[in-house]
Amino acid sequence: MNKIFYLTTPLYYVNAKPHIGHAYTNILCDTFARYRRFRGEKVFFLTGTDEHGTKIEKAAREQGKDPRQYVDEMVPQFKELWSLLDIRYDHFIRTTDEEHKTVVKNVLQQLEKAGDIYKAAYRGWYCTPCESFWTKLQLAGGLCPDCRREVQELSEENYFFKLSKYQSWLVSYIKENLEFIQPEIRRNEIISFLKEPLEDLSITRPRSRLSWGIDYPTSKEHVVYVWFDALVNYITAAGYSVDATRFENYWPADVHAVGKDIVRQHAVYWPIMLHALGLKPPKKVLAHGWWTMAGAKVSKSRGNAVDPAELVKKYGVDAFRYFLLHEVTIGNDGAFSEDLLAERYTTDLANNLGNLWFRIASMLEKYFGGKIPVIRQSHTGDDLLEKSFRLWDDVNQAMKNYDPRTATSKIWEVITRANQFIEEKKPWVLARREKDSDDQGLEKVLATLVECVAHVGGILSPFLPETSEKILKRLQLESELTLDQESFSKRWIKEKNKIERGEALFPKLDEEKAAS
Ligand code: ME8
Repeated sequence: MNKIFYLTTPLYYVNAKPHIGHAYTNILCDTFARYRRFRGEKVFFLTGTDEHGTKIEKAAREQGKDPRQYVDEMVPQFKELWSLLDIRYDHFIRTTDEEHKTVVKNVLQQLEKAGDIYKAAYRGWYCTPCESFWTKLQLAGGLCPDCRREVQELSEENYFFKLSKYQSWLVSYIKENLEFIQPEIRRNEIISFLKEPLEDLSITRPRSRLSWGIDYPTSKEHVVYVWFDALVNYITAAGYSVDATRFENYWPADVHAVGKDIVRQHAVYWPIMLHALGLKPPKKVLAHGWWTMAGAKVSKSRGNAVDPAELVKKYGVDAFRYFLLHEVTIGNDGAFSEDLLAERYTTDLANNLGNLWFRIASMLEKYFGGKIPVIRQSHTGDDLLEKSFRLWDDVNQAMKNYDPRTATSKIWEVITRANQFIEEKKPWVLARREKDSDDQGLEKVLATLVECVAHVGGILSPFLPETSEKILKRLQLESELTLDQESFSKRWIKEKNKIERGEALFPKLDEEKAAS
């Protein structure tokens, strides 16, 4: 059996509703997943929620709720947003799932048996919002080096996982497998972090301080540290320690997509945990950048989050997806503003793609009563058709590198070219001329255009699934496509196909929207 293409998002903390940053990671992964399915590959796309730990316990307490009740109320907000954004995941994992708790316990028992866990006193400085312990040297002027908030000094007995034992293995692994951490800037950061000796990882919290966590299997006084618990999710979902056949078919994961804030956990702790278990590291940790607003990272705690659901209501799901996928190169930060989204909507979507569809459909209605002309000679003296067929290779090349920005740019080059082609060929002039001649100019021009827009509609399906489906259905073509290079580089329109113009693909924004 072919190995499943397995990709994951981080499991999001449920202490606030999801914002544009979470939407971004899930839209990227959804696009990668759809793209693979589109090529006929079997895919397992995992997302979910991280539900234990101090942060969640505190948020529940603030609302006077029991943590279990609180997390159960928060999870639907994530699922609803994913449905609104057309995120077609295969499984939604919650760290409170019973199966996950079993796997975490199995993992810990295995590591204890292997001698990779020991108990010791721990003295450190703890930052509650970040769930991080810091050594004195790591503190920034006595504050948390990540968020610059106050830290508390703590000394307690905990269980430790021997990260340090595997440090040299990890350094060689990273250097020998350059595709493991991407982009390069993140790999270099991790390599330089690993120049200092790694400290072992405290993987428990005393129950007296935190009760909302997975029970530590061999001590009633401890619960498992939230990051250790959460990382294990990636093998829980693949069936580790409960379903060997499934696991073999799923692991190693092909991509863990994460924000640049959590690379260390995914590219240092996690591969070492896996290696200690005798398992392979994931093939790739792909770290994207941050969306910022007014110069600051969009975050729950800063309260500057824009509500993705509101943006979808105003601009539609595909416009939101297009903006996030196209605006920045993966890995770089992007400045989000609604003005910019409105501008892209108008220029790239309404005026370019929307207009192309409208012109082609209107001309077919006007000149051929909605029927698509049969072409006796297909040559139009233009490379538009070739360019449309070549989109397969261009998009493939970009998506091999997890680069939806380049992929969408290539698609928009063809859309722009098709609009120019209409200007050059002037079908309205050809229509007048043909009344008195047997010249097939008009038919050839429109047949070329309609093939072009059909192929654009097809290749858009991983990126803008709703628009893709509309275009294909309006041309009476199959909208759940599975394609390869050969089937893509063919004419799709048959004699029987009729075109339906339909509503504007991207209606004009009203004044209020455009001005906001
Ligand atoms: O870190 N721009 O959860 P979390 C882009 N539970 N992406 C952003 C972003 C922004 N401004 N803000 C958040 C956790 N993200 C852990 C993960 S995994 C086993 C456990 C996205 O709710 C980005 O993917 O804080 C980032 O890594 C993630 O949300 C952090 O989500």
